[in-house]
Order: sequence, then structure tokens, then C-alpha cells
Amino acid sequence: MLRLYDSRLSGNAWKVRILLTQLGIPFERITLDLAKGAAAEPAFRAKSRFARVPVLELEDGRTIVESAAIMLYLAEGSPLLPDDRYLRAEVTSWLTFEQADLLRALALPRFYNMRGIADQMKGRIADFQEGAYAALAKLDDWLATHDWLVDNSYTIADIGMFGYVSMAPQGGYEMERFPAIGAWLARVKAQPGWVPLVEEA
Ligand SMILES: N[C@@H](CCC(=O)N[C@@H](CS)C(=O)NCC(=O)O)C(=O)O
Repeated sequence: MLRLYDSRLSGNAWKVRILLTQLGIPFERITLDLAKGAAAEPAFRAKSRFARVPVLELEDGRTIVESAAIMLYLAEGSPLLPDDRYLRAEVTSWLTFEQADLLRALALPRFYNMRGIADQMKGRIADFQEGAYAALAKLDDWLATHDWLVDNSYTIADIGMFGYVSMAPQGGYEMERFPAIGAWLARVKAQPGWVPLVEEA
């Protein structure tokens, strides 16, 4: 069985859990306590060259790191990743844009809030927000005329973008500014097999 190393509140690992569930692929979930330094443990470092979750471990023991790479691997041959070469490049384009322009700027202010250090990180948060608001405006423009990111159908590009964009308010972002993103987030959440970040006990 596939094994997913994650942490309870990791949005990057959440993307992979949504995908695995939507594809109906059984997996064993191993949840690390990052606050206790679990990602730096030598046994985990042997599985994750970047010392981060998510990590997907295959049945033969090989591992894949980076949420985008894991999603591209898992979605191969499924309706969530087009066969067409151009459309696959479009999927990669959105996944890359999310990682380069949004991920840290959305995730770190959320992390500072969770740790109660947002006040002392005010300057850093303002810098993140300046860049991320510009990127969110580009996403909102696209979604004003498209239901989905690629080829008007739901793909892993939507899942990859959804994770941290859906949690942006936890980092202090005013998402009311982006009505098309709001409508798209609701469409993603309504997809069969979608799972919340933290499942009720
Ligand atoms: N670009 C990576 C980012 C992964 C990442 O930042 N993971 C965080 C949790 S969301 C992590 O494992 N941090 C290590 C730590 O906090 O020790 C991906 O998309 O998989």
C-alpha cells in the first residue's frame, strides 16, 4: 500500500490526501509532529531529501517529495491529468505559479498566526501580502471567465491551487476582494471525494 507522510495541518499534504481520496487509492497515513522536529529525524531525512512533508512512499520503498510531483505521479492516466501535452503543460504552469507566487506568502502568515507571533512578524507579513495580493488578482481574473484552471475541467491544478488559497484568511488575507476565487473554492469543495484538512473524530 502507498504510504503518505504528512502533518496534521500541512496544506501541501492536504492536497495529496484530497487527490488520493478522489482517485479512490488506499493509503497509509503517517502523521509527523513537525513542532517536535520530526522532519529533521535521520530516518525521515532518508525518505525526504528536503526534510519536509508531504512524502509519498511507494510499495517498493522509493519516495517522491514535493506535493506537485506527487500529484503529477498519482494522477497519471486519470481524468484529473489530461493526456494532451499542451494541457499537461498548462497544469504544470498553474502548479508552478502556486508554488512560486503564493505558497510561502499564504502559508507563513498563517503559521505566524498559529504560533501567536504575527505582531512581531508584521513587516514580513506586509511584504508577503504585497506580492500575494497581486498573484491572487491574476488568479481571480482567470476564474472570472473560467470555471476551472485548465481546459474547463477539474484537474490537479485546481487541487494544488486550492490548498493554501482556501486557507488564506487564516493568514489575514481579505478574500472578499476576490469573488471569482470564492465561487471556485466552493466548486472545488463540492467535488466528490473532497476531504477537509482536519477530519472530525
Ligand atoms: N514545496 C513543498 C513545500 C512543503 C512544505 O513546506 N512542507 C512543510 C509543511 S507544510 C514542512 O514539512 N516543513 C518542515 C518543518 O516544519 O519542519 C511542497 O509543496 O511539498
